[in-house]
Order: sequence, then C-alpha cells, then structure tokens
Amino acid sequence: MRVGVLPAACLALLSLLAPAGAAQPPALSAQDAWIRATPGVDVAAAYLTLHNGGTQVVVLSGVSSPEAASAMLHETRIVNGQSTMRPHEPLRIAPGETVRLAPGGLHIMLHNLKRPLAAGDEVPLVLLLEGAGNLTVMARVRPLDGE
Ligand SMILES: [Cu+2]
Repeated sequence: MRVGVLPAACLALLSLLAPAGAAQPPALSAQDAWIRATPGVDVAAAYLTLHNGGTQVVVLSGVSSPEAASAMLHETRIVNGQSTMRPHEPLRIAPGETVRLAPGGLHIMLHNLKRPLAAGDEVPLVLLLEGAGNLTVMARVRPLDGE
C-alpha cells in the first residue's frame, strides 16, 4: 500500500515550511534609523539606535535590505591614522543596554544598492535576531550635507 505515503509526506513537508509561530515579539527596539546617501556610488551606511528592553541578551546576527544586494554590520576604526572598516557580526546587546550605531563607529553597510537613494526615501532594514526572528526598521535617507 504505497497510496497513503504521498499525502503523509506532503503533510510533513508542509509542517516544515510553516513558520515557527508563537515566537515572542522581539525585545529589541530600534529608533532614529537613517541612511547617509552619497550620490553616484552604490554603497551607503545606515545608522540607528538599538535598545534591548527585555531580560535576555539579544544577538543581532545579520542584516539585510530589499534595496541592496547585500548588507552587513561594520565597525569603523582608526588604524595608523587611517579610517578603516571591518565586519562586526554578531552584535550582542545585553538586557537594558542601548547601542548606538553612528558615524565613526558601528554602522550597517549596504552594498550594491538596487537604485540610487534620494533624500527623503525610506529604506527597510531587516535585522536578523538570533533565535528571535526579524525586526524590520524603516530608515530615512538624509542628504549628504545633513547631520
Ligand atoms: Cu562600512
């Protein structure tokens, strides 16, 4: 009797594809997300303030954006008087901690933007939280001479 096998297999597959569900809302909140757009290049840096209002450590394990082919967390450092950037993932945020991503420090680097960004545009940033799903934040594009 092989007849019953296929539907059972399909059901098993469906349950695998179903969302994990029942995930608690992330304790992480994000504020003041903005992007510094530089005309003529297809990379941009995004900044925001993250706050962990929960009782557990939140780990930001990655970032993506539908507007960019790739995105990652970067850290700017001064090495031998020169500003360099390097990947910084994952980012651990302790309970009650506020982490500010700001020019000269941590930032989200967007690579291979799919379109030129103009001041006032809103770009979604998807923060991947380890074991806690995603948090999508809208970042507003500021003009280059803005703050
Ligand atoms: Cu960078």
